[in-house]
Amino acid sequence: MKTVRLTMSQALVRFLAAQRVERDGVQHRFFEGCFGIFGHGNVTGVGQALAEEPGLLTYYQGRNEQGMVHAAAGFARMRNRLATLACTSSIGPGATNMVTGAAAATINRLPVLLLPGDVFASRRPDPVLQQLETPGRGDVSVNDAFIPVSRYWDRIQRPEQLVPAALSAMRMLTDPADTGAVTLALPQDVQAEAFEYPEEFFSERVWNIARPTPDASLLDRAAQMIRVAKRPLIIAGGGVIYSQATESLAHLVKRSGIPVAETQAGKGSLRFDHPGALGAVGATGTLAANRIAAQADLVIGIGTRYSDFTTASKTAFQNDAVKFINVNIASFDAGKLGGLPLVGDARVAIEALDQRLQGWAMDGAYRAECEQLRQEWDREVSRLYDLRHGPLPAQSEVIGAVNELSGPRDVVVCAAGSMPGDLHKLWRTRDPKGYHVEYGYSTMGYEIAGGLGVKMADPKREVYVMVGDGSYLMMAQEIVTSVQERMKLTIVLVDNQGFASIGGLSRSKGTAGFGTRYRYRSAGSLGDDAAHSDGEALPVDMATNAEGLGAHVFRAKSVEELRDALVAAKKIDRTVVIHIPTDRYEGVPNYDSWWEVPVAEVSKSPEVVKARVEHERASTRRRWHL
Ligand SMILES: Cc1ncc(C[n+]2csc(CCOP(=O)(O)OP(=O)(O)O)c2C)c(N)n1
Ligand SMILES: [Mg+2]
Repeated sequence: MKTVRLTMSQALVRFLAAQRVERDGVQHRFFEGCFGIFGHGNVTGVGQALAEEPGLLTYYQGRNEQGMVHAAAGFARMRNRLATLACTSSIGPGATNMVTGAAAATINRLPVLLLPGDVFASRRPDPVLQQLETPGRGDVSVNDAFIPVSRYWDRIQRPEQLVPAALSAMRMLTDPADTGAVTLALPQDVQAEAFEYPEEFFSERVWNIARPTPDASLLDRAAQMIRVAKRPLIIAGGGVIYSQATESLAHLVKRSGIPVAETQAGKGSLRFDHPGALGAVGATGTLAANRIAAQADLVIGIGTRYSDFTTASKTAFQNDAVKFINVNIASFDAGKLGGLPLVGDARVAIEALDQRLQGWAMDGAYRAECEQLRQEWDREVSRLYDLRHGPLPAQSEVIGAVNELSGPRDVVVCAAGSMPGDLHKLWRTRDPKGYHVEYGYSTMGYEIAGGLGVKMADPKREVYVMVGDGSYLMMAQEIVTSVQERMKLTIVLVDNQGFASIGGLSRSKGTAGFGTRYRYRSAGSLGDDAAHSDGEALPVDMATNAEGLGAHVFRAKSVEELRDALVAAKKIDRTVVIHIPTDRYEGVPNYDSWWEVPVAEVSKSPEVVKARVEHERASTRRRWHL
């Protein structure tokens, strides 16, 4: 057996560079690079290996380890999970900064490989700088915090242990049902230790991403259930997009007349103007989708994990006879809501159902009803795009301007605040990859970092990052990375002076927006969010901050100025930030939807008591779906 003497880190970098993925006969690299912030715990191990063979794995310098992981996840999502980036960190805080990113990646089922440095395996110099000591356990470090947020976790205590660990890591990363964050914790001494690795470990290895077919008899049963349904509804989730099943879906819908509603991750499954496209469903759903969902007698979930936003906390489906068919690559999700599980690839399943449904189609009345609702909804979107609210514009007008001035293949990116719900309802999608809202974890701070990953994954598209002031203040630093890498982003910074989303939620539950507005503390009005609260505004200038980070900045005061800035931004090749103030109290309404948030059962406040009564009344609509 031929061997080659390398350090564990050198072996790891070589291995990562040799991993390839194939689906539908198309083959390419799996790791397109490695983000890293160096410190003790990776500078002389993984850092040395990356520096020695720079041609193997492109190195990208991050600003915050959390941002690196978000960028890797954004990249992986844009590439339909067929490629990703690795992330290396130092020990201690560098490592734990990645935990939030890991959770976001795992919840969204996006492959990212995390390589946190770890304390010495030898333990001789303990405790080293940044080492957490646990008196009753010798084998615990802060990297154990990655265990619950990783799909695969290992600590490489000896250099040869890399061989099985790296193969297990790849198996998990390339499994569409189980993918997510994979963490290989790398004790810093082991990173630098040499071993005679078998040469074969470094040969190109192709990981085939299969398209498994669901069980044939269950497909027959599903087709039978669809044939007898009077009001079927498809709910398209992220799985439709990852499986590149959007054309197959459009074909099935056009032919059969079954309408489609979309989850956050599934938005873009159909163009917004496709007949039968009812748009967003659930807590942030459209009137069209939510009305049809309420009466549906059969829900066909495809690639969805049925989050509470999708099911409106299990109040979306009110038909007593409603049944579910769940197409999902993960059996865990296929079994939800007591549905008939079709475990397999979304595209294969859709095509198999389409074939079994040949000669069958929905009756014209249901199609016409859905189409009328779709058109009604489209008029509502136009109304909100053109609200002309003043003196400060409404957020819906900002969404309208960005939608109308972006190209059909451009990508909108968002994650937290009031914007994701508004985008879910209002964004007119024109391309399956044109809508990128991280709503599995809804991580404040994902927006700019994730947008950077999207741009790196497909530099030919313009990337529009919609970020609230709160998310911006949490993590804007990757603007610097976007400038450094010449990865232009157009960032629309929506400034409504605080957490408008949570302020609205708090007010609706009787707690007056407590702690959600940027105001100086003043007697009797700590964090009060009443429209005329007397607190003085803070001297914070986020536009100037963005300029300081290297962005080209526009300060828009109105929707017209925003439109001018969006046009001007197209000619600028550096990251642009357009700052626009909006009215924090002018929100997009809810359309026949609910979201379960608990309200205090006892309180001195009459508003809270009232909200509790309303909560209990609304809770009676919850269903079990067993
Ligand atoms: C890291 C993180 N912390 C807290 C939250 C809870 N949260 C959701 S939205 C929000 C406020 C977001 O403020 P901003 O970005 O200004 O958007 P807006 O609500 O004003 O639209 C908060 C605190 C979160 N989603 N993520
Ligand atoms: Mg805000």
